[in-house]
Amino acid sequence: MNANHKHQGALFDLDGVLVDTAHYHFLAWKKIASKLDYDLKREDNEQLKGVSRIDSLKKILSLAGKTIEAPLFGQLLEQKNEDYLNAVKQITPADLLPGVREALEFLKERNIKIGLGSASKNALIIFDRLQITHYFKALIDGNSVQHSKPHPEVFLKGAQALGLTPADCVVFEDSQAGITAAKTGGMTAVALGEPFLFTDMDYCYPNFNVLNLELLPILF
Ligand code: B16
Ligand code: MG
Repeated sequence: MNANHKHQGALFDLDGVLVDTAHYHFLAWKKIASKLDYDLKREDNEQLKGVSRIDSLKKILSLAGKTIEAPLFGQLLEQKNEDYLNAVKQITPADLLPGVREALEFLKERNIKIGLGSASKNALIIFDRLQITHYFKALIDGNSVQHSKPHPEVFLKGAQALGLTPADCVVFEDSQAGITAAKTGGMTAVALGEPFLFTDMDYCYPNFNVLNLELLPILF
């Protein structure tokens, strides 16, 4: 574990870490799944967290036991994104998850470089809604990478864009795919959520409120 030194960078996942968009992704995917005669459940949604749009649809098709032709695959991806974008129009700065703004302020005051490492191709739209772009020196999202988490590309590019080594960076993640990506990339990995959902993380906290007090002063 490389957590016993002071880090110079923080890389944040978006969905489930800065804001709870997982709920909107779920509702949009549930509608698509119903067209495939499959009732998508909350438990299924855990497997879609941190997973790219294309891989999410592949996963739903396998859950539904269906195969479809390329044109319909493309149409379903478009439909899902249209529904998702309609839903996230209602996001405001008040939707930042508890303690996130305080964490960003803590890091800013200490001149820690802050970056985004998200699988979402809609990350910048969500950032606009949340009005947090000014905190971030690097924005790496689903448009900037070839490989999905658990591949470490998104975080390696994030560290590089901040001008830091992976070992100098802490990753904040809510998905196992993201924790694996961070550890494979050589970063310190902090999981947000229940400990039983994760393996291999360096730390696990339920939310930023506790983490801000206990962990941030140790890591930065
Ligand atoms: P989009 P993250 C991920 O974001 C979500 O967790 C995942 O559910 C979603 O399918 C993926 O982004 C792609 O999102 O359809 O907006 O491109 O957790 O890596 O910030
Ligand atoms: Mg996430």
